[in-house]
Amino acid sequence: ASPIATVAARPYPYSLPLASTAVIMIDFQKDFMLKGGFGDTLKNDVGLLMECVPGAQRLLAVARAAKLPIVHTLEAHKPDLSDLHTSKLTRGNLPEELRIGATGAMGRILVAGEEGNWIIDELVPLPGEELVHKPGKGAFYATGLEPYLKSKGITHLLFAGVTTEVCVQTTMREANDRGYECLLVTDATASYFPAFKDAAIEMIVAQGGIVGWAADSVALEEALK
Ligand code: TIU
Repeated sequence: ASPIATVAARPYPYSLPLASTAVIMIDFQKDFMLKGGFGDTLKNDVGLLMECVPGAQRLLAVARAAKLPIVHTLEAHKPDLSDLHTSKLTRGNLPEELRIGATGAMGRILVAGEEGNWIIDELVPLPGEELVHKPGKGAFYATGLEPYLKSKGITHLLFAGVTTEVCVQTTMREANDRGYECLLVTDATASYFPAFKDAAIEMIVAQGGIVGWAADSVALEEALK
């Protein structure tokens, strides 16, 4: 492959330098994606999220073959919940047993190290890939993500994850404001609300790519061949 690849993308072709591009896999966690997990308990249709697993697997395969750094994020609080704002704990007006830190079917909800907090088998990280535990929706807030990317000289970011309009869009906006050239892999992201996924993609590419670019994993695979 050439040192710069060009992806057929919206709103116009996206050029990525292979030596300074990383992939950010956002919150592909059991508690959001599996039956019996936290998301399911809150009456979300987790099957909608599983639809993006094949695209996310293709992205991972392409990125690993191209030796791009891969970051996996986890929405995860410390066991003592010292990194949990009261606003986040009380939001939703949920009963005690459904709150962050309570014990659910897959362990303590949104707590690091619990079974439900880990990534689904299909997208599990390989040794050497970076893990980022984040207390917020965005992956830059109160994490070591930016220093990590700077240490690797990263300028371009490819995004996948769940959910599109919550943690993925927040992180992509944070990255855009920090100067990163961002592309969302559209078949590697999903929402409990399909209309919100579609709207988030439109918001990203509108106004000449106000937040960045969008392309599917097949277009990315073609570009990196
Ligand atoms: N990862 C992520 O998006 N966390 C959420 O809480 N998303 C919801 O859509 N609820």
